Amino acid sequence: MRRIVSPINFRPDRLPPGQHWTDKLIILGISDPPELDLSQYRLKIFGEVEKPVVLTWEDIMDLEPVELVADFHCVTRWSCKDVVWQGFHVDEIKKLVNIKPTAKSVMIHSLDGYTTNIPIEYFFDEDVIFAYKLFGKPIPPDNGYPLRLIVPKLYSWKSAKFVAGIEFMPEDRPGFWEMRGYHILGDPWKEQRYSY
Ligand SMILES: Nc1nc2c(c(=O)[nH]1)N[C@H]1C(S)=C(S)[C@@H](COP(=O)(O)O)O[C@H]1N2
Ligand SMILES: [Mo]
Repeated sequence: MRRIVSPINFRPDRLPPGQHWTDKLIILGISDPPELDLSQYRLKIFGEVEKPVVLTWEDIMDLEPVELVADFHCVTRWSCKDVVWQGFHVDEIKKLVNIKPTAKSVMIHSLDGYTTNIPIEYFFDEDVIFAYKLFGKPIPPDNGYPLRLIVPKLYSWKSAKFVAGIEFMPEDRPGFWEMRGYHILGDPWKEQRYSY
């Protein structure tokens, strides 16, 4: 399996300013994990694409798997080293839909009603994957079962859990936390925590 180690793990300033290391992921979420039957699961890819697609769990299992090792930085100041995820790389999406040149940003839609926005150049990056395994096992419900996005270069509120929709947008628009005062981008090395 292809293995990617995020370039953030090799930074000389590996721990972003104002963060401290913890030895595990701390569960954070706006609600309890949603109940889910995989046979009913669907992933919708829509918005600024020529033809929207809807994937079943089987379709997702057919995509080429990839392993990602990446540090995880939460805006509430904890960071976790070398978290190991498996899933599919975002470039797989380009094989499934034709993305219009008007697409400038992505909104991730989750089963708990959560949303988060990511500019397209941060979304289509070498170390961004949709993960279905954490340390070799299906992602536990609290950590985002069945599918979550991992964007190592941004604070982890951008790494949406329970993903059910990928919307390509003509302009950047705030998601759940971005509407409530979190920074629109969220670069940990620039301490882009809040928008005020
Ligand atoms: N769907 C969804 N994704 C989410 C959240 C959420 O509330 N709902 N919280 C975010 C925040 S603030 C953090 S720090 C991480 C926490 O991931 P963990 O619970 O696996 O540690 O998930 C992010 N993704
Ligand atoms: Mo967070």
